[in-house]
Amino acid sequence: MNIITRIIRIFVPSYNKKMINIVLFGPPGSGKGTQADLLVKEYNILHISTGDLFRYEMGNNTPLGLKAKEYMAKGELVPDSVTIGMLENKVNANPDAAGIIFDGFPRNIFQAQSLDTFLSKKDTMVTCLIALDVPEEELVKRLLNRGKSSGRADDNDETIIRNRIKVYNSETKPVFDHYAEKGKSALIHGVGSIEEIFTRIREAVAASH
Ligand code: B4P
Repeated sequence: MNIITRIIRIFVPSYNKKMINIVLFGPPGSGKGTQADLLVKEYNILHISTGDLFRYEMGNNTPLGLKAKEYMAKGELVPDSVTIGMLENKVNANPDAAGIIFDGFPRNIFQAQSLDTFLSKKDTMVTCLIALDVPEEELVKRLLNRGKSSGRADDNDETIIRNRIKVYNSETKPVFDHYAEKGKSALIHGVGSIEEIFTRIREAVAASH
C-alpha cells in the first residue's frame, strides 16, 4: 500500500467503504467474463475471475491446478477449502484496488458468507450483485460455440455443460437471495448485444451506490 493511501485510510475511516465491489453473477456462459472486461474499463477496478485463476494454475500443473481439474472436468464446483483461500490471497495481493469485480465468486452460500466476513474485516462490503439472466438453451449454444475454439474441456461436452447449469441452479442460485435480502441484488436481462447488456449493467451499478 503506498504512503498516501495509508494516510488517507488512517484519517478518513470511510475511505474503504467507497470501494465499488461488484459480484458479477449468472449461470455458466451467461457472459460474466465478457461483461467483466467492460466493467474494468469503466470503473478501473480489479477483476478477479476464479475460473481464470484455476485455469492459470491448471496450465502450470500446480498442485492447486491438478486438484481444480478433477472437479472442473466434471462440471462440478472446486471445493471451498481451495477456492476461498485462493480468492483471499488474490485480494490481499492488491491492497490499493479502488474496488473489485468478483467474477464467478461466490458460487454457494458458504462462499458468500466467507466473502462478507472477509470484506468486513477490511472495513468494506459487497456493493451490489449483478445477475445475468439467460435461458438454458442459449447458454448451451454459447458454450458449445466457445468450445470450438477455447480448448476448454468443460465447454466441449453437452453433458458436462448441462451438469454445470444443474449445479448452478442447486448450489449457486441461492446466493442471489442472500444479497437480495440486503437489497443488493439486481437481475439483468442477459440476451442482446454485448453493448446493450453492458448499458443495463451500468445503470444497475449506478443505482446501487
Ligand atoms: P468460469 O470460468 O467462471 O466460467 P463460466 O461460468 O463458463 O463463464 P462466463 O459466464 O464467464 O462466460 P463468458 O462471459 O465467457 O467457471 C468455470 C469452472 O470453474 C466452473 O464450472 C467451476 O468448476 C470452476 N469454478 C469457478 N469459480 C468457482 C468457485 N467460486 N467455486 C467453485 N468452483 C469454481 O461467456 C460465454 C460465451 O458466451 C463466450 O463465448 C462469449 O463470447 C459468449 N457471449 C457472451 N455474451 C454474449 C452475448 N450477449 N450474446 C451472445 N454470446 C455472448
